[in-house]
Amino acid sequence: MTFQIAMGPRERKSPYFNRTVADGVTHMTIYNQMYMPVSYGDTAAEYNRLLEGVAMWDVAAQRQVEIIGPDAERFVRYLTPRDLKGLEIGRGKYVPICDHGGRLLNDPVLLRLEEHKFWFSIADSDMLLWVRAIANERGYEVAVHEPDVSPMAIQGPKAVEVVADLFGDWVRDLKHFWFKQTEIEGIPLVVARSGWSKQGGYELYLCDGTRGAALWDMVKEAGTPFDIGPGAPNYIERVESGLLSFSADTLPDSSPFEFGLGRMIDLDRDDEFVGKQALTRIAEEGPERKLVGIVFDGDPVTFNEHPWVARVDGSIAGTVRAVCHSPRRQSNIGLALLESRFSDLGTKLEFKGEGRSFKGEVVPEPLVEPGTPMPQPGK
Ligand code: THG
Repeated sequence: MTFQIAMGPRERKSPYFNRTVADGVTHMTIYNQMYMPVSYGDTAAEYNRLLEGVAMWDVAAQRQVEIIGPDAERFVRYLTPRDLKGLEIGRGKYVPICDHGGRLLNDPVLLRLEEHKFWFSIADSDMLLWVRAIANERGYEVAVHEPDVSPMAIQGPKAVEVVADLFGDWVRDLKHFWFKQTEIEGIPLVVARSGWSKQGGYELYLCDGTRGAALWDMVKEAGTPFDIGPGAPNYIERVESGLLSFSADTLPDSSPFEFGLGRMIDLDRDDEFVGKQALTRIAEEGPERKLVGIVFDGDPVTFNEHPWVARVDGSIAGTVRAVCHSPRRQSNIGLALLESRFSDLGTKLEFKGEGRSFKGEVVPEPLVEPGTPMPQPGK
């Protein structure tokens, strides 16, 4: 590659930005108009640390959309097709958000902080605009804004030890997606058991952007006995585990049914929500496309810069959205968004990328079962 992406004031810096640079970040992406680390230059070490140790990730770019006011609960219910019954204070939930045509706009984690206060912890799309517009058009009595909140993820099997050392043994009893508001050395934050990996871990939602470096240093120090190191939302592990990456895996007119999110679309609800009619129709007709797991031949691939066109018997069947070489499956793997008629298990695919031709096959997901260990050397 012969160019670099220029930095500038349109893109925001995370409160951890200077610390990630000091720790040797080599690759950043831009997510919600903010720089977000994707690598510190050693893909294998970052993967191994996530699988067998503990890693700390600057995921401040997972911005929050805060909704406060007497209509907050009713409004949040209107925004997502997922039924929120049982969403107690202190609990989070993965909730797709769709437009009136049933198109997936984002796939945030929703946190209920108080009776009348919620956060959508968003993926990479402008939800603040959408949420505010719907609130005002519909006359809900709520205030909508982006608070000064910046998550850091601590992921991997040893994450629990690091977080327990910092906050106490109560964190061991937190259930998946539950959280607690607390503080450490005067830094306000939310400690949640969540994160974008299947290796277990926590997210610390820093609630004071001036204290990013202080929090980073504390986590690093508490993690030293466990060999903590910097990392980032892990591309290989997420393809293996089948975690959805909004706008990498999805198309602008994709419905949630294309990604197996149908179990989060509660069409039987009595109350109205955005996209109900369209989603009901799509559920009846079946989705146009499906995201499937694939394995394919050839020497190990690294990643794809753009989607690769996939063919079945010469006909265009869709696109391969993400590829990598899986250390645990010891094969090239990927996720492909295929027309439903080409998405059956066992379907044979051909595609080109990196100047090479590949032959692949649709296989069951997840590509690697959670809990699968790393292959031991020599085996
Ligand atoms: N944490 C926080 N915010 C986020 C993410 C996160 N915002 C952006 C992005 N990630 C949102 N997307 C996801 C996708 C998947 C999951 C979480 C956020 C996830 N999924 C589990 C799974 O697929 O197995 C569980 C889903 C369920 O059954 O409810 O965890 O990571 N703060």
